Amino acid sequence: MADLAKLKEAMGDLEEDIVVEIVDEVAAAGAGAQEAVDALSAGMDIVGDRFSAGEYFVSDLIYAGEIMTDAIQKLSSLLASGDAASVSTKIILATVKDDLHDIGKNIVKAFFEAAGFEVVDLGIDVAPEKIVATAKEQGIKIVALTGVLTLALDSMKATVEAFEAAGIRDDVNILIGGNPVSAESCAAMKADAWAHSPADSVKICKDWAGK
Ligand code: B12
Repeated sequence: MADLAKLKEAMGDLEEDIVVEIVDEVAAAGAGAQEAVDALSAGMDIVGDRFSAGEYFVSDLIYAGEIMTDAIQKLSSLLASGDAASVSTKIILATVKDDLHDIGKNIVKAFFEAAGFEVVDLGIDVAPEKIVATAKEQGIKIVALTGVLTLALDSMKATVEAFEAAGIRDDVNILIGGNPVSAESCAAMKADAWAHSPADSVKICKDWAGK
């Protein structure tokens, strides 16, 4: 059994060698990927707290992002596996405008793909117009938005409004996720659902896809 407390601490301390060692252990065991991601995320919270306290700098956030991205890549095939009933429904996934954080997005993507969805990943800092245009062009009915910055909520709201302005709001289901979202923000921006857990988001989207 991998030492998850040590994994969390190593992520927080930016000890890349130790993170790699423990993640390799989990990948080789073929189990415990979700617990490892939770430990890494808790380590990222330590990084965030140290950044807020002025102990870490932007360069440390970048390094933390690189360590976590590599770790997620190693674990992604193990995440949410065993639930791969083919859904054959497309989902747009995007980090909203002005937000560059994509680690959470990539985890959610791994969950959606493991559940059999086809993910149209528009990347980071995605303008509302691009999301609307993609939904129109490809006839996509499910849109999952992610963001980590508080200001991402404004961009999510702008995206919902862009669907209204395009006259296709009722044709799509919009899911919002990431740390700043809540029941209140979901209701305020009139999104259709919100979630923090990628596993919950799969359930919601399967429901929307009629599966
Ligand atoms: C790594 C990091 C970065 C990296 C990101 C690299 C990358 N490739 O993503 C870089 C260096 C780019 C960065 C930049 C900045 N960052 Co930053 N960053 C972080 C840090 C340390 C970790 C974020 C992360 O990846 N967490 C791990 C992932 C797995 O968690 P997650 O994204 O929340 O995703 C999980 C859930 O939320 C959920 N989820 C996510 N999306 C979705 C979507 C759906 C649909 C669902 C259902 C679920 C879901 O599932 C995931 C798995 O559980 C956080 C601190 C923290 N505790 O979050 C700060 C943090 C987010 N950053 C912060 C700041 C201030 C910045 C900068 C402004 C710094 C600066 N001065 O330049 C810039 C902003 C750039 C921009 N415009 O976006 C603040 C945000 C404050 C705020 N409330 O707005 C934080 C909180 C740090 C802090 N405590 O001050 N950052």
